[in-house]
Amino acid sequence: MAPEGIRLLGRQRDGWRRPSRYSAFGLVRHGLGRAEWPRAWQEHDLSSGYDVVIVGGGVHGLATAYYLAANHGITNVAVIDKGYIGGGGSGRNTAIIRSNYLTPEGVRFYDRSVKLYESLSADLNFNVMFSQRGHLTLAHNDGSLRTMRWRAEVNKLEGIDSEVIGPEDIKRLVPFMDVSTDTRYPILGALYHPPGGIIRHDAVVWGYARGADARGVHIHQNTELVGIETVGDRVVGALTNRGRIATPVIVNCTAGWATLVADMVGVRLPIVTHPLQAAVTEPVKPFLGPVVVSGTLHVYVSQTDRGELVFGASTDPYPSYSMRGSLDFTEELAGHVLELMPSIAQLRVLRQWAGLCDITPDFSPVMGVTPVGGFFVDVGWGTYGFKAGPVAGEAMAELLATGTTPENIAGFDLARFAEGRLVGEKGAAAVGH
Ligand code: PYC
Repeated sequence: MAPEGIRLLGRQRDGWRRPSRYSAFGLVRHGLGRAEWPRAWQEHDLSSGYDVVIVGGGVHGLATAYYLAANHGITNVAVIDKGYIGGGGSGRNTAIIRSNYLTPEGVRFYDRSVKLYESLSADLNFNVMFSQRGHLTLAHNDGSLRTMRWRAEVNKLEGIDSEVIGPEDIKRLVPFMDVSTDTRYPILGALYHPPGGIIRHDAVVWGYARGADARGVHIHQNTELVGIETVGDRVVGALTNRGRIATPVIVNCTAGWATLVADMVGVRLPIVTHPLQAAVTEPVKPFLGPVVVSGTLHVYVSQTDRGELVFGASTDPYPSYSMRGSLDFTEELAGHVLELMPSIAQLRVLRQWAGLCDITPDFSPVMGVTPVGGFFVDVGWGTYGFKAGPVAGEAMAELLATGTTPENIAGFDLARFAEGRLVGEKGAAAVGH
C-alpha cells in the first residue's frame, strides 16, 4: 500500500484545493529542473481589517490560524510577528514530543497533540520528520521513582503507553549508559514512554505557515504589536508598527512577551519569564535511540537525524528576557551529561542558545477567554510549549469559531488562579525547576 502522504496527494480531507505549486508534478519539476522553488508563504500588504489578529508567528499562532481556516473556514485572519516566523520559542526548543504528564487533564491534552503530530506530515503535505523513538525519564532516587510510578499509572488509566522499567531494560535501550551502582547518581529506574520522540521544529512552523497561507491567511513578519484599541471592555483594533488594523478579536500567542501584550488591555497574567538554555554538538554516527531525561541532573539529551546531540537544561534561576547562552551553563550541562554518558567526553559543542519560558504557578498554560471581550490568550507554556502547538491551535480555533471553550482546555482558564483550581504539572516537567 502507498504511504499515507502519497495517497493523499491530489485529494484533500477538508475540501480545500491545493494550489498547483504543491502538486506531485510541481515537486518533480522543481526537484529535477531549474524552476525556482515557490515561496512557502506569500507577503501581503497589511489590510485595514481582519476578523482575527493572532499575535505571535510561532507554532501556536500559526496552528491556530491553520485550524481556523482548515476546520472552520475562517480565513480573513492575520498572524503578526515582530520578528520572523519560528524565531521565538518555536525555534529555540529541543523539539521533544511526549504525553507522559502527571494530571489526567495534562495527559489527555498532550496525547491529542501527539496524535495530531502523528498525522501532521500527511495533513500538511509537508514532512515534519516526527521520529517516535521513545522517551526515558531516569529516576536517581526513591522520590523520583515514586513520581515515575505515579505518572505511569495516570498515563495507563488514560490509555497512554508508559511504564516504569529497571536498569537492565534501560541498558538494553541505551547500551552505553552507565547504569552501575557505584556512580554519583545511580540510576534506579526510568519512566519509559515509547510514543515520545523528537521532531523537526522548523518544518512544523513552515508546514503550518504554508497550509495557513494557502487557505488565505496573511502572515506578516516584522510587524510588531504596539497597542490594542478597546471601546468599553471590547477589542476594536490592533495598533502595529505598520499601521492600525480594525479587528474584533486578538489572540495572544506569544512566549516571553505574553505579559507585555496582555498589559496592553490591562489583563494581568500570573507569569514569570525565565530563559532556558540548550546546546548542540557536532554530528556523529547514530548511537542514541530514545530521548533521555534526568530531572536530578537537570538535563535532557537526544540525537537528531543529522547525528548532533541536543542537550537542554532547567530554566535559569532568575527572571530575564535574555536569549544568550552562557559559558557556566554549558560547563555545568556538559558535566551532567558526562555523568550519564562518560564515553562522549570528546564530542565538541558547536552552538548554544536560550529561549524564553513563561512560567505559571502550576506549570500549566493559560488558555481561553479573558475579562476583555475579544482578547484571548494561549500563553504561559513554561517549558512545554512546542509539543502542545497542534492541540492548542486546534482548541483555540474551535473556541474562536464557536464561542464555546472546548472541554480539553477548560481547566487551563485564567480564572483558575483566583478560584484555586490549579492543574499542578511541576512533577511532569522534563527537569526540576
Ligand atoms: O517537557 O519534554 C519537556 C521538555 C524538554 C525540554 C524542555 N521541556
